[in-house]
This record gives sequence, C-alpha cells and structure tokens, in this order.
Amino acid sequence: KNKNVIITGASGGIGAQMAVLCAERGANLVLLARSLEKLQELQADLQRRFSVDVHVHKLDVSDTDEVSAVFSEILARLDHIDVLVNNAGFGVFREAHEAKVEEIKGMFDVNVVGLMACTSMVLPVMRKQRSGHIINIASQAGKIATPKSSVYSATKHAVLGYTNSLRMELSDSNVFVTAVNPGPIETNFFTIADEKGTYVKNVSKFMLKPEYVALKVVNAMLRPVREINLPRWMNAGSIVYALF
Ligand code: NJP
Repeated sequence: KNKNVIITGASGGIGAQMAVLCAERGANLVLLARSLEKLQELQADLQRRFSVDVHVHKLDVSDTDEVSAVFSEILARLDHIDVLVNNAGFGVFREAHEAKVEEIKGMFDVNVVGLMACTSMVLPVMRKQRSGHIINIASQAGKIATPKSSVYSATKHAVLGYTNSLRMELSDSNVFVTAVNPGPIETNFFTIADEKGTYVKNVSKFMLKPEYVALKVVNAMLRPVREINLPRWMNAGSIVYALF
C-alpha cells in the first residue's frame, strides 16, 4: 500500500525536495503552502515523473480556520495518513531590541501555532489507526541559541518542547514523533531571515544542501521503525535527528 505523506511548506526549499524524494519512493503526497502556483508546478512535475497521486492545497498554516478546513478536506479523502511533515516556517534575524511585535507574532503563528494546529488535525486519525509519524522541522536554533535570532530561536525551542511532550503522550500508541534540527541550509529562508546577508556570510562554510537535509528526513520518515536497533524503552520516534 502506498504511504500517504502530508508536507507543509512544500512550495520550495527542503519541503519541495522532500516531496521529490517521497514521490521517487512511491509515496502519495499532499502538498501545502501559500503559493498555489508553485505547488501546481511541482505537482505536474512529480506526476509526470512518478506514478504517485499528488494533491495540492493553498494553505497559510497561521490561519487556523484554514488549517481546519483544508485538513478536513484531506482527511475526508484519505483512508489513512502515514506521515505529517510540519515544515512550514520562517525567521527574521534581528537583535532582540529591534524585533517588531508583528514579526514576533508572525513567527510564532507560523512556526509554533500553525505546526500545532496541523498536528492536532491528524492526531486523532493516527491514534485511531494506531500508526503514523509526525516530523517537526525544528532547528539547531531550537537546541542552542545564536545571536540575532532570539525570536526565531524561541519559536524552535517551543517546537522542541511540544515535540518532546507529544512523543511521551504517544509512547504506547505506535505513532512516532521526530524532531529534525538542521544547521543553516541553502534555501530562500535567508532572503527573509537575513536581508543584509551578514549572517549568511559568516555561516556560508557550514551551509547544508537542501537535497541532503531532505534525504536525511525522508530516510528517517520511510524507514520501517523496526529496522532501527534501539533498546525497547527508547522507541524510534525518540531519536532527535541532528543533521550536523
Ligand atoms: O525555507 P524556504 P526552508 N503557511 O523559505 C512555506 C527550517 N530551517 O526550506 O507559503 C504555509 O525555502 C513556504 O511556502 P509559501 C525553517 O525554519 C531552515 O529552509 O508558498 N507555508 C516554503 O514552501 C522551516 O521550518 C533552515 O511561501 C508557509 C517553506 O515554508 C523549514 O526548515 C535551518 C508559510 C519555506 O521554504 C523549511 O525552511 C534550520 C505559511 N504561513 C531550520 N510560511 C535554513 N534554511 O537554514 C512559509 O535549522 N511557508
């Protein structure tokens, strides 16, 4: 049976790369983002190259009414959901005293509230089917802090707190929860995060390729859990993938 994988923020960056790799491995996809046109281009490309179903929906994850409406439509169509990748996110890097309230709310609304809203929609289904995998794209900024990213870093710390707690709640449900904590990746992220290019200049040596990060996530996502040789008390979902 083909896996059904839902990816938020799939119109570009690592989201789009994950979509390609999932399609290559035979997963059916539901791709979500605000730019419907980009999603439709990706959908056409994937359907031309691979024999999988690809559905796309315009969704701003920070609009919780839209999240309910779009996920209700998805759930009505699919008979099972294997993976939700909460990937939509953005950052604006500034010193804390320069952070604008609208930006602070914007980052929390997308990176934290949006992620939780999408998760809440699939949890009842995964609990009922007694299988599934929720993958939250967090960041090294959620594990350690870097200067000028206080707000972004705070959102990703929130994602990790939520992820860790959720994993405990689901520990005997056969629903797995993984957080991914990449370092800097060469995507459009920095056109918003670092308009002046100063941060990028400092970290350019460490930049990860989006294809590499996507490959790590998709390997974690689609690898049968029992292949991972871990003590029983530490279920596979408790691995926090550090992509350094
Ligand atoms: O960034 P980018 P990445 N509702 O800008 C979508 C984390 N991360 O791939 O809505 C729905 O190329 C946007 O689509 P659109 C990062 O925090 C990154 O690097 O059409 N979707 C696009 O598809 C984020 O969580 C780095 O504009 C929304 C996608 O999100 C994830 O990786 C390092 C949306 C962003 O693509 C993917 O970022 C790290 C909304 N409101 C963690 N807002 C890094 N790049 O260095 C945005 O540790 N999107």
